[in-house]
Amino acid sequence: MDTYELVTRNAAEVVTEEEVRALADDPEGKRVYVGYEPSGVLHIGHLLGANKLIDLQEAGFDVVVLLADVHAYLNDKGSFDEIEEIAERMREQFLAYGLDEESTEFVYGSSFQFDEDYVLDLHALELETTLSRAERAMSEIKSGDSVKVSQAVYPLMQALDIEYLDVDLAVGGMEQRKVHMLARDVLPNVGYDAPTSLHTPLIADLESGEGKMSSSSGVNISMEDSTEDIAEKVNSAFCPPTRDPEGDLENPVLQIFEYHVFPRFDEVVVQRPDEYGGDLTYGEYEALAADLESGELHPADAKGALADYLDELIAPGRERLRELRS
Ligand code: IYR
Repeated sequence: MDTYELVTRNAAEVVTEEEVRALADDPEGKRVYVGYEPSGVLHIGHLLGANKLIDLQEAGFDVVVLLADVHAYLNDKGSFDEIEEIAERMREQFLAYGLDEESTEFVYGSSFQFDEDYVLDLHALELETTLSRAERAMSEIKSGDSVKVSQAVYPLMQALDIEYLDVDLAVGGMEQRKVHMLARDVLPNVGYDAPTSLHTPLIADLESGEGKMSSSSGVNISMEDSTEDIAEKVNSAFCPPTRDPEGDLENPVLQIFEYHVFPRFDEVVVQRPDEYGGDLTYGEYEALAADLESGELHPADAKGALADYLDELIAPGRERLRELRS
């Protein structure tokens, strides 16, 4: 796989392709970053971002993970002290999941976001941005029903982070894209370059195949799940053998194979008793999806294999969490 392919595999969108190609041509010394509001336990959405970071490390980029403590505070996620404590746990889980310790830098937002230069630049951005634009940028990120002033400041700080962390590429889920588009528009107005970004897809709700899997509603898979929890959740997941003809439902089982399992394992073995045809081995996602669609692979067998692989991916983080709590 060439570097551009590795950098962009499983991405929903890159802005712009030309800019990302230029970075992929010469990754040496280039920095990419992703930011997360600290959360005590990683879930499958965080892990999707982590898979992309692992791809980028393999491609030769340096990775910065922003533990966005101030952002979490602005988005009403708890007291500042509580947020600090869970940020540390988040770092440990990312490392256990497989981020390379040598080329990953973890940075707390609070370590630079109170500096005078940062705050002055923030005020300059506030003058350049309408409230309605900031509100729109936050539509898929904000907590609660009403919009607080803090949540209008949030996307402007996220834009500035790109500059202050001196990164060449901002990575995030598709729910971050409006913030990155705002950053592209407004940073040049205060003398900075328009940033380049890469967005990872959203995984559909596990039980319905609709919309987006969420940590606040519906079923999610997290680092805290036991082997049995994972088996149970995957077993009851929506997994139609053929794609929805209308095209507005996703198959979350296939999505997790595509975005989580195949990037991390060279091949996937679906175990079946001999009387049902014996084991199936897949070197790539497309072959597994085609077998599910043709009926060669039964959804129950696909789910059994998915639960085993997910469990293997989650086990080191689960163990680390247990150690931290004891
Ligand atoms: N908006 C992110 C958190 C975040 C991301 C970046 I990239 C920042 O520079 C700051 C905050 C979230 O929804 O978790």
